[in-house]
Amino acid sequence: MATPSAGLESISLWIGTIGMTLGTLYFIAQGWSVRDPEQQEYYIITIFIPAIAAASYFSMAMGFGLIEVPVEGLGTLEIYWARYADWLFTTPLLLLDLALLAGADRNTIATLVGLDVFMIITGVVGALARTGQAQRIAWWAISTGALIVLLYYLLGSMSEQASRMSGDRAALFGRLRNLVLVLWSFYPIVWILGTEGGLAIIPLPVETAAFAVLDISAKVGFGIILLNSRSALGEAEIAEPAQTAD
Ligand SMILES: *C/C=C(C)/C=C/C=C(C)/C=C/C1=C(C)CCCC1(C)C
Repeated sequence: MATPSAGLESISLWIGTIGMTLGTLYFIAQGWSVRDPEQQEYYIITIFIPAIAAASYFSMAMGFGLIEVPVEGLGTLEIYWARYADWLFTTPLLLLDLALLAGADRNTIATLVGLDVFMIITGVVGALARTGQAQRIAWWAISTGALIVLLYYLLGSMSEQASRMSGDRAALFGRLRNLVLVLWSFYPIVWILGTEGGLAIIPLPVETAAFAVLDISAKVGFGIILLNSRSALGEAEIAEPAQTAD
């Protein structure tokens, strides 16, 4: 059985486990006294994000989430498959937080979540493909295509819907959207330059550390910004300037 190598790789996985656990506990403590159902919704979603990641990091630190994949022409690659199990659930939850903030309609949410799930699944197929490097890179390209369309939707129709919200809320959406835009763009780069791409420009321990930093920022960092803006979370009313219909 494969186990994480001692040193940076193992340390990164434990930092991931501890960081996600602390994030989960912090969000639970912060949300404990929240009574407004609309605010509670954000807490429920945002607590599950680092909680799922903590379990995934723990499994990887224990060597459970790691397998050896023999790839034609590349030898045996060590692949942390547990990441994808985590991302499959946590990335749609992150998008759901953004969608709630933006007051996005169902079709926009369905499109985003669909693209996101497609991106993670084609990513894991690429990571586990044994038939050679060309196929792995082809799956990477498909997955990255889905990410580009997803980010385009975040910048386009979702931002447009968010702009109809109150100033506070639209501003919070803007900050979180930009955070997602920047952080999520690094994932395909780390993947293709790391073990998964077969290029091995970034050695596995460095890749593991990079993903830990990205994951903690994209989940715990995202959650801290979101949940510390409580004033922006409660008001669902759409700020319609100069319209007092009822
Ligand atoms: C908390 C975890 C987050 C925010 C994970 C985000 C992951 C991605 C945006 C991954 C994207 C990928 C590609 C676009 C191509 C290669 C395979 C992936 C899955 C690494």
